[in-house]
Amino acid sequence: MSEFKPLVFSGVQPTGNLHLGNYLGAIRKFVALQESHNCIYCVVDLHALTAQLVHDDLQGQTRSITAAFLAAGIDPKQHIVFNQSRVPGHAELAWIFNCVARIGWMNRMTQFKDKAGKDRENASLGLLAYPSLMAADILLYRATHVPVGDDQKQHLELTRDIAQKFNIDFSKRIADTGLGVDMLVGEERVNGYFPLTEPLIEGPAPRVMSLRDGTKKMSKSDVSDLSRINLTDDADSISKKIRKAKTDPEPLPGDVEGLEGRPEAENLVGIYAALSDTSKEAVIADFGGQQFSAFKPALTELAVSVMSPISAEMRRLMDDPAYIDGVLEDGGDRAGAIAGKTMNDVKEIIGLLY
Ligand code: AQP
Repeated sequence: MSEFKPLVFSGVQPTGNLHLGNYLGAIRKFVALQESHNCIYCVVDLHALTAQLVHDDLQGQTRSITAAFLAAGIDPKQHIVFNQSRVPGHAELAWIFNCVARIGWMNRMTQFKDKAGKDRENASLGLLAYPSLMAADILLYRATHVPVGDDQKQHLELTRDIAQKFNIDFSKRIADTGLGVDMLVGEERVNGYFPLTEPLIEGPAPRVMSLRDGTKKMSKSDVSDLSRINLTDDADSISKKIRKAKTDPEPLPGDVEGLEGRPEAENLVGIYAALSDTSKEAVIADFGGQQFSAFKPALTELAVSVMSPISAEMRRLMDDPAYIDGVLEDGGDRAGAIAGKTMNDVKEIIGLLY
């Protein structure tokens, strides 16, 4: 019996400077997964239009995210790196998924509620349909695994709902065309065209929090630059931001359970663990009982040692936009070939002439 071939897909929006949350929640995992999987990494420029239509330098931002991927260690020859708008299948499949998904599903998305705020009627239709485009990004390649931060968990669940509804609504056509793949859903073997994609969220820092408020996600759009460490920050800025990071007056606890109810302490310990590829337990074993005045300099040294080579390489790559454009063009061609096949299958299943 056939199964879907393991394939990793993920994307990052070109909406501003990447920060430590994007790096630890997503890009660092992208790099690690290259060893074990075929991977497709995408700069999702169409998503960047959903919250804000007009951007000063979308092309530059797209190149900058690509540079970050490459600088962090993604290999664009072994794997695929491209920008979403180059492959028309993303928007085309999203339209089909707009007709599969229900408005109620979209209205329940917390990211939509957060980003639309109080004035929901005035949000773009694209912002509401964002998860449908995200499902199309993933399922256009029939990807089985998606490394993301914890904030994207709900969108991944919705991607599975869309895949499942498509597989059920078109089950007869999928069987008739022979385009389906047998897969295990719970205990049951079923045949479907789209896989039920698994999120890869685990790790010690699945949601990196703001350095100014341990209950808020570290985010590109936070007005305070002190709330985040940008991938492009130099050693002095990293040191200043960690020094000024909010903490409580207690020393670090003697065990991980002691971090409960101490969001800022938990965040800094999680960041240390993720940057050093260990666990919160291991960090507490080393630093438990110590004051933040001792822990923060160690965290700074670690953060600088991990981030500085990446930002230096990013700067070098940004001086060669032709190289970056070449990577995106080559990746777009290879992604387009896979996407074209999926779109033909989808049209065959739905009954569209192509
Ligand atoms: N704070 C975070 N902790 C862990 N992972 C995070 N990600 C984002 N913030 C954190 C993960 O980064 C990947 C790319 O995210 P995106 O391009 O979709 O941007 P975003 O989630 O919209 O990022 P921001 O910073 O939160 O932007 P704004 O402020 O515009 O909303 C995703 O895998 C995401 O989970």
